[in-house]
Amino acid sequence: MADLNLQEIHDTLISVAHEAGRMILSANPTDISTGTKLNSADIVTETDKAVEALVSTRLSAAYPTFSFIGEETYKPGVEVTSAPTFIVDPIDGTTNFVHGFPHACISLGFAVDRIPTVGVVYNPYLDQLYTGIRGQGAYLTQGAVWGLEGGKGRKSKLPLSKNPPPLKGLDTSLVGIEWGSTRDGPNYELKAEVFKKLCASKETGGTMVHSLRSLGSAALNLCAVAAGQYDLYWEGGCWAWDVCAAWAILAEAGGIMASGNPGDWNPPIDGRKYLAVRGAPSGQKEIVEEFWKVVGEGRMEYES
Ligand code: LIP
Repeated sequence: MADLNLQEIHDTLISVAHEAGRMILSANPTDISTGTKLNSADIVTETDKAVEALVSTRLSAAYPTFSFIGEETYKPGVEVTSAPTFIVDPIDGTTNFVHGFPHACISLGFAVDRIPTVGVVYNPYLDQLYTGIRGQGAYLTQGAVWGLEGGKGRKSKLPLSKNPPPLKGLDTSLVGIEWGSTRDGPNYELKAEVFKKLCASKETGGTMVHSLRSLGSAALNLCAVAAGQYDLYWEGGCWAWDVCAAWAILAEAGGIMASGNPGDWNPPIDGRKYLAVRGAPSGQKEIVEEFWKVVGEGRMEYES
């Protein structure tokens, strides 16, 4: 790690993210060539593949010795090793991209020893760039490509609030969730049950959270936690490329990542079950334990 120039890697990832962003914006939603993977809700487009090819070409030219894992070229069985590895989702939020809903991003993560170390998440529709380097803080830069603030954009440290309030419990929380693309089986049943319990009134045995939200992109959901806009985000089924970049950002914003299944405070990067909590002066551990009680005896199980 000592001989890695994390700042240079971060700067390279930003320049690749901006280039990929131009590519995404130039795709006309009505002409997007769409295919499916596991089922009709698991969508891939020609743009996903083209953006990944661009990102992989740029990164392998700049860092030929580093490993690369990308959503569209991933082969089952490939593992995240301890080697320096770029972990990339060319378009996270593909469903939003296809529908023209402006919440999709390029998610460019860099892990060392399987720890998310540099993260760049860029939503080209809103010109919002989330960045983080391990040990050096996390930031949101808005409007740099649009030319705001003399072309530098408006850069804010994350979390956005200088004094984030304590976490007081689920009943005062805004919680990010996703349905995912698998719509049957035990994982789906458990998710639906947990969503219902989170929302339900206390009189009926629920926790009555303020509300649930789905941005349709794991990376953007995690960035919302890093920003302090969501209090928590719970998901099962997404992959290392959905979370690596934003996890590096979340950790630098004072957030924590526990497992989506009860009991594990140090989930692996490729564990596919995650519970993220925003930075706060107190209450992080308590709110994770409260959430795990809602999950109860249930366990999400996903193949890696
Ligand atoms: C998607 C995630 C989303 C999750 C989906 C899928 P994609 O990634 O970000 O949050 O619920 O299962 O993994 O397919 O848009 O890259």
